[in-house]
Amino acid sequence: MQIKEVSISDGSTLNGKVKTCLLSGLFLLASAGTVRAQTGARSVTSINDYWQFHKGQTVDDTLHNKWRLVQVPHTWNAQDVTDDVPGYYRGPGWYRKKIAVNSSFKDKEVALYFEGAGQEAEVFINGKKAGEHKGGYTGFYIPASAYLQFDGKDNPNEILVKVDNSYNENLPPLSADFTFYGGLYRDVYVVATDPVHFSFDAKGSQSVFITTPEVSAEKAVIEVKADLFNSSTLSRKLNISAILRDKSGKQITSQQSKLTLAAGKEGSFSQRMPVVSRPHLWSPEDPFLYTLTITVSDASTGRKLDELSQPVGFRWFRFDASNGFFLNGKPYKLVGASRHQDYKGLGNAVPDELARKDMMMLKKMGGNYLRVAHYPQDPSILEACDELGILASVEIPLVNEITESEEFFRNSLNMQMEMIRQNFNHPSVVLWCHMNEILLQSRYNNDKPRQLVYFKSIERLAKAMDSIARKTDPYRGTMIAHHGDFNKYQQAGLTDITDVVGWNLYSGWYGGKLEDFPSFLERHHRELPGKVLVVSEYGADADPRIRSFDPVKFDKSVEYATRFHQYYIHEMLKRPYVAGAMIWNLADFNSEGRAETMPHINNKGMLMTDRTPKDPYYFYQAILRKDPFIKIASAYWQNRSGIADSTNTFCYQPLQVAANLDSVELFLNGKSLGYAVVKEGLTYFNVPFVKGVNQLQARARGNGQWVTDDLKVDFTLIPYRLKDEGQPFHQLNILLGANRYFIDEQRKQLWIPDQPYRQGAFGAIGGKVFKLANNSRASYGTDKAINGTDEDPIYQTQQVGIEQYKLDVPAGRYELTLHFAELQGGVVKGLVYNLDNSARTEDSASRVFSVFANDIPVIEDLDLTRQYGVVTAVSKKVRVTVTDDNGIVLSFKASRGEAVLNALQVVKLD
Ligand code: GCB
Ligand code: CA
Repeated sequence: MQIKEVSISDGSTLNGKVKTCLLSGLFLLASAGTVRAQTGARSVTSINDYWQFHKGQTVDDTLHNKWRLVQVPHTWNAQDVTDDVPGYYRGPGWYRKKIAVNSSFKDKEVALYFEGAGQEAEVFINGKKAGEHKGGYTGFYIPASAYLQFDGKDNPNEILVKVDNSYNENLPPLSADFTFYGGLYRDVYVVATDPVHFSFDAKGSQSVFITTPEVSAEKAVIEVKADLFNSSTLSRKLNISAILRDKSGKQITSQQSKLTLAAGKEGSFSQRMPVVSRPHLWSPEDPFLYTLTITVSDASTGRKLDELSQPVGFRWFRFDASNGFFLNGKPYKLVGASRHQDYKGLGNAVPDELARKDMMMLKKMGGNYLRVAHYPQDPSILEACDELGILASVEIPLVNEITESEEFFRNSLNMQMEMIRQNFNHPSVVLWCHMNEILLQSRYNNDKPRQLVYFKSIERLAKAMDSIARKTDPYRGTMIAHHGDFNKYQQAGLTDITDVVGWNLYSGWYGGKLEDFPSFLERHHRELPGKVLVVSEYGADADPRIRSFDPVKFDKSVEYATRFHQYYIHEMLKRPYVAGAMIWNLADFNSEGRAETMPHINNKGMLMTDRTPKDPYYFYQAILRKDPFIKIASAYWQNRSGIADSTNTFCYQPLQVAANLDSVELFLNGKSLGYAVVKEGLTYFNVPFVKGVNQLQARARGNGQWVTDDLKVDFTLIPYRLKDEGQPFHQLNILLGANRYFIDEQRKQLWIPDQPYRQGAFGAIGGKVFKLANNSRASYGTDKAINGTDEDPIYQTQQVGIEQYKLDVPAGRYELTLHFAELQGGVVKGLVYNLDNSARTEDSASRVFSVFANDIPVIEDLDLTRQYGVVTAVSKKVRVTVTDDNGIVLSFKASRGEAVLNALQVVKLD
């Protein structure tokens, strides 16, 4: 152990005064979790704490400096990507900290290791530039010895890091459906070694590369290569030993070799280790890992100089264009998801614990695959894949478009090399991927000859990346993920390059219908019969707050998304030539420029941004898990509401149960509602919900045991006739022009869809459901974000040309809130993920109208566009006293255009 040698301490400079916070080396090592690896003569210790941070162009405008204390991981965009102001800060941010380094470090080689900085970084030590890095998603070393002072706490060193997430046309990503956060958003370490050590790789790897050139059930051979550096002034004779141990620490095989390294020189060695017979194989069911420890020692003294341990998993695999994927000779359908690295409230500055939990959630879902998209992620992700038995691919953020410059090409290829070298030893990784939907933002649409040149540049870059991947790692496959424009990618030559062709398919979501999906799969199989096919993305948004019993494309209801996934996965399971199904996405993620029902969030996740599961997650558990499984799918929807049937005692509503068993029995408040047969992972019950508590239990028998799931639903029963005795009327929350329910989390209430007026009850008279012109996606309402509210769905639908709204309520005092937003008009922004990406201005509706409540004018001459602007939330609260039998009649009178109403809330006050 190195305890006595480590004495890095933290301090900080505030307003020019040095405020030092000293931590003993012992404390640093003892604080669990901060020490990454502590083997042999190498010490690796995090320096995540006590950084000062300042956002702005320059570091030295002392007058205005507002440094504040932060902990790494940190991003400066955690907040500004969720507000109503378009865009987020993209510019420089500065981090600084003091570290005291003891004289004992003088004889060591010291480097800083950054797991990632978004997107470019420059590192200064004691005022001198020590290094820089381009690209926000890979790790890098900054050799530090030459810049450090070793006087301990008397003379601490200042580390200053400039991080910058400005747009840089020469650095991918240029555009994409995710947020390009800035900051020191992953762990930072100090690494100290002997002068003879595994190189601080310019590509950020550990400089040890393990392959298994031979592996079968009978025997396996490990080859290990490594790069070493001798920074001392003497030539050194070295012994190198590699020892493979199993989980219990038992030595399985070992190999020794010798190497002489001249002073100041780098050298490599390569060893083939003796055969391991009958290796314990690595697989999703049994992710058995061995550990390979490579030790470098001085040949004359025997002193240990450096040592690294790496996981080894013995497995072999192949992709087959007709029969899919095989691992260790057995067929596997790869089913899993992609993951973005952000988390609710944290931006992308997510601690390792939460990253690991994501992988556990994927495993628990029954997934065996992770597409690390669209960029390399924290090292803890692939470590978790190795340990949990999740196969994986990784890619660099070449998304949507490229810049045809030498620098862009150089940066891309460098990033790819960093990705491969840094992630080389993970047995979970089977594919290196190069690009995502690179023809989506095709440039030069109005200049076809120029466009051809652009496409050629993309092809050239793709080929260069592919050959680098193959050369650097002959034991893995390659993939590019394309969007669903078959001809375009084929003509651009992009379907020819990689082993595996990935398609990101969304028919039945952004456009087209569900049935276009299997036709696309068949087309690939017909026209590219020799090319392995994976569906590298498919998904539909599920806003957890939106529910529908009549789900339609783009209504954002959880029910539509569940249906979408049920359809897609079964089409893929049926076809052995589909090697993989990669759900887009494991969790909802931030994409600052997105609008729709939950602005800035892409809701295609199986989990919410705080990782609460949504219905489709349970559906996949039913499809993928082998153990008996049952779950009431709409577990999140525990406060329901609906209109009673004419007997006034219940309201029938469907309930979805996910299970992998033949049939399910459902109990409501202890009484059986009968059995229902499970089809493709799901079954339905029409449940007669009663007012108040509805205790539900779903149960089934599987493998000779009972499995059950319970859910308590609190139901607000709206009387069939609002004046019915015994069912006193309290409140109504109605969405007009909608066929969906909305869970209003702020006000803890539920909004229900409107109905045409029914005598004795309520409803709109006149007008029609608003539908956005020139929009084939949404069947009703708008998909634009609404300004001034977080409850966009209340305002996104509307009854246009409404004449009256009638409520046959009993006598009493009422508070009515009328909600409006002008949905027609304004600029329609081109969105990067949308195939039609041109911005256009929509014709504004022109309307002026008044509203009368029981003939009393309550809103006069409302002109939404002129008074408030388009897509802006407007709410008007009015009081009405009903003294007779005639209830409430709201009358809408337009003096120009047509009157509208988006939502209505009615509360009885006494
Ligand atoms: C895609 C993109 C992905 C988007 C996704 C979507 O095809 O590859 O980055 O997030 O579609 O949800 O639109
Ligand atoms: Ca980390």
